Amino acid sequence: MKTEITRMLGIQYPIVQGGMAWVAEHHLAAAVSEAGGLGLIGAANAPADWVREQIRAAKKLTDKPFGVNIMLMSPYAEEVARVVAEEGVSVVTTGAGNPEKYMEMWKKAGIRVIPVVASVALAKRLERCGVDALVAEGTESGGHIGELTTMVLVPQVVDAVSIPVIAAGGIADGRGVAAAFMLGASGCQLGTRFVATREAVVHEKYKECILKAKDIDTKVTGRSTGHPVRCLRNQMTREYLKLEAQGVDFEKLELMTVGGLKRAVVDGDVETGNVMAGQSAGLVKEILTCKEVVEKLVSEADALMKGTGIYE
Ligand code: TUI
Repeated sequence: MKTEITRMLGIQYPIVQGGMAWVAEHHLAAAVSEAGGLGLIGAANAPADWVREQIRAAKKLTDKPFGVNIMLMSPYAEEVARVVAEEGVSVVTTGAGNPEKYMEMWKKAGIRVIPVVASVALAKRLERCGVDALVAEGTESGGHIGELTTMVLVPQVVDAVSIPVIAAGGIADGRGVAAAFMLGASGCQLGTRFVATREAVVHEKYKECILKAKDIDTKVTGRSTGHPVRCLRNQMTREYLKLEAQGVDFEKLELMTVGGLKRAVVDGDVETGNVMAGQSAGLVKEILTCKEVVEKLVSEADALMKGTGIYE
């Protein structure tokens, strides 16, 4: 399956693993890259030294290209931006902000830059800054989200720019991959599907929650504070949403989620922790290896798209 994205990144399949906080560490990233996709280390709120160690550890596990996702709201974003340039990673993706101020440094380091966008306006602006491609991420995604659905965002971003677009949000199987291609995408990014893999160093209870999740089991906290985050419903989301509806102020609400993602991912506290996941959790039925996930996505999508001429 050759597309503009596979050619640009030197990967076998146009499948990217999302840069999920606490989940996307070097084991997962290397496993996805070894499977022929693009693995990402999620820098999230981690200090720059941790990111450097993760990059070096991933390089020991794979010779294939992998990337780092930089969460731009992180207090360490600036330092992490320098570390990826120093360590010479192939690809940087960014989320939760505008990466313009780092572009010159990354381009000088020969890095492919692929920001995540949730709107056409930012897509156009970043294209003018010289980014290589974009991830258009719909509100079906887990974690920090925008407002538009994948179905309407992807074709509008595709129409607005002439660089390749990777679709994200709500994709967990070959049907989703094929649909994304029909919308004009040249690749797909999946997060939730890769949490439920053997290689994801994530508490078993977290993985079980994803397997058990039904269509309506995600909730969005923080809509009123301007920090909408999608996760699986539990005691934390019930309490948060109750307080949010009462108009409790932002700082108090934030306190409820501090450290909550780590508690869920590392300690398996899936009741009071923050179990970030996308709406596609309802589509994830079994734990597979990353290689099985990638190969299944590609073969299912290929069967649906045979003869369309959408990729080589
Ligand atoms: O970044 C994400 N998803 C994330 S980051 C994250 S870390 C976190 N941990 C605990 C609590 C809250 C967050 C978890 N999930 N996705 C990429 C993404 N970026 N989605 C939406 C955007 C986005 C939004 C606005 C990108 C740019 C943007 O523009 C703002 C601007 O400055 O123009």
